[in-house]
Amino acid sequence: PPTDIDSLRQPLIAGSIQVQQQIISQLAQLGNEGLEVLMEFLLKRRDNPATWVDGKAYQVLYKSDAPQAKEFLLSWFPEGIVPLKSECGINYNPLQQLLALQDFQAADRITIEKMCELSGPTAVQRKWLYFTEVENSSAVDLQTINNLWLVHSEGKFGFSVQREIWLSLGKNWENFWPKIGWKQGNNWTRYPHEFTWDLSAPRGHLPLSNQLRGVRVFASLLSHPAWTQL
Ligand code: UYC
Repeated sequence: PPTDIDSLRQPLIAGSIQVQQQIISQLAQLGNEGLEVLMEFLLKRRDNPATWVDGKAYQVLYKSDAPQAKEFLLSWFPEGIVPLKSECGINYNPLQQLLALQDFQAADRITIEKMCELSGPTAVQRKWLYFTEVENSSAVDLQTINNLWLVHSEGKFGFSVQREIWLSLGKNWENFWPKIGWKQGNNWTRYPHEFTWDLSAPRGHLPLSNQLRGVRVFASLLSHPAWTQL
């Protein structure tokens, strides 16, 4: 029997996160009428901070070829559903777009670039960070980058997720690496091919942070005041 679209509206709004997620994928298969319900859903939730459920709904519309979906996003969410706040005049829209497409590998590259931009022109030239630069990075900007990752990864990826796991392991790096899939036994996961660039990855797998020069930069990032000001 054809799915009754109206019977999906109520659980989309009031269901558990798992139910909401399932209904969003159902609606994605139901053509323009399904897209309409997703647009209505996003509008209704517009005044609240975006969650990863909003991220799912947004991604369906963003990937759709339907002209109504394109027009809707252009008029209501031209920069996505996460406010792209920056204290340093940095444009996070390219990161937003790659994450909306679930292109996690390209998003990871851009994240490294944006982290350098955030640290200033010398870091942009150098292409890697000093821990002192990370310590002095804007909390607002770090939160923007983190929120983009969280909202577009079912809450699985982001610095705050990595921080939470790291703290839960008593800041023990050797236990942390295998937990986030960066090391197996004595072997570091090799960049880029051995990393998992989709949501089947372990929690906290992305974004990457190169450990070639030691853990100090990553330690500063995971200890940044941005994560306790949220
Ligand atoms: N790489 O192994 N990594 C690179 C990771 C290490 C290495 C970039 C992460 C261990 C070299 C990213 C892990 C190691 C380069 C990452 C990892 C190593 C490179 C691109 C698991 C050798 C070439 C951005 C912890 C044993 C560039 C960038 C260079 C690149 C990420 C080697 C994102 C998470 C200790 C030789 N690795 N990296 O930073 O700098 O260049 O020479 O972490």
